[in-house]
Amino acid sequence: MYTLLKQEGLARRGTFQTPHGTVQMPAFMNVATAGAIKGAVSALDLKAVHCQVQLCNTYHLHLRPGDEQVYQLGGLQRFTRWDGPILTDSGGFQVFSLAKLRNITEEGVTFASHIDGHKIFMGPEESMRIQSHLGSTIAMAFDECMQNPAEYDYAKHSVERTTRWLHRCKAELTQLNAQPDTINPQQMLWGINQGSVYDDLRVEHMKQIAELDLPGYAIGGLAVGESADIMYHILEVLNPYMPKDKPRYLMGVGTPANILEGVRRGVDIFDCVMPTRNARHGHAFTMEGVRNLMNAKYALDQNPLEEGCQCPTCQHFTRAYIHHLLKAREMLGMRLMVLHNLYFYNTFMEKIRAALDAGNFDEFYRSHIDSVSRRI
Ligand code: PRF
Ligand code: ZN
Repeated sequence: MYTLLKQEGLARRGTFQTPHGTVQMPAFMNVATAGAIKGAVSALDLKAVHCQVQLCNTYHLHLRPGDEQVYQLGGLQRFTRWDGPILTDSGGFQVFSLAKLRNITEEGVTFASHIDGHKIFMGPEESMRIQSHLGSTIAMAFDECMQNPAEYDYAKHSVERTTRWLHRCKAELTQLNAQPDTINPQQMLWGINQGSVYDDLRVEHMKQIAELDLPGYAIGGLAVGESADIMYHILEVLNPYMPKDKPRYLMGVGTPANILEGVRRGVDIFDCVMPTRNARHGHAFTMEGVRNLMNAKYALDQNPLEEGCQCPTCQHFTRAYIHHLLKAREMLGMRLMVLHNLYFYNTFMEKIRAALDAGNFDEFYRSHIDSVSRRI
């Protein structure tokens, strides 16, 4: 259940209660694609980096180890030892971005596994059954995420099919939740808005999915080839049509600046591989900008990654040591970077929430929007 505590312009400060705990919003989801944050970070580390919610992928876990196996082991929470909220993405994005040789029909998508090439079919019912086996807090609807630019006629037909798929997802999950041996009988379904870059398709689709009165709504199909300005424009166009009493999730976004712009346009929750992926390439996020720790200038630098940072990495280790670990390709270098970046993203959201609580989000936005994504 979403509670709106405060609003400043379109920016929203709220809470979202789930059976696995309450999420303070705006929030950032930490991406654990195959049941682990990349960079040798376990569930035991997540509290220390102020993680509130974890995101896992239906597609990956279905291929390996298999959702039936996760089900037999008691679901994702028991399997990974993360007892907080988990959102599972439906596969509707990964099938289109990772799998080869796709064939889309009204029923669903046939594709070849990116691991061994074997043929798999996934439609709305399959996605819901897999997510039910995983036992996540929130199951995402099975959608088609079109790459931009998409032709108007294709986008129109695709989005209409995504609406029909959503009805099938709802029917299937309702039935799965009622079964006696289900792991999480309170599993929620969130809808996903699509419609490429077309205002009318976006709005029409939002109106249709809002009718289902789902406990949350995502905006998908953005950050897939269009410019940031178009993405912000779509958020503005959708804003009046999104239910006020439900959380709004901008999928797969983004940089700290994208997050500030998203919050300013009413987004409540984000996920992105950036803090983990960029950490593995030596990029450390800080409030002053992004540092590349591979740079030779850090070889003798005894400062922490970010001065004043309270993360597990900055409490103990120097830029010089991390620079060395990255150069030597030691796994610890990656792990220390990931811990800092996740802490940065999660506490960045805490700062946004504090600014909203204090009624000075606009000031916070203006003082950080340019600095936070620049390279230093
Ligand atoms: N659909 C789903 N997952 C997603 C997306 C989407 O459109 C995106 C787009 N940025 C990221 N993850 N199901
Ligand atoms: Zn740090």
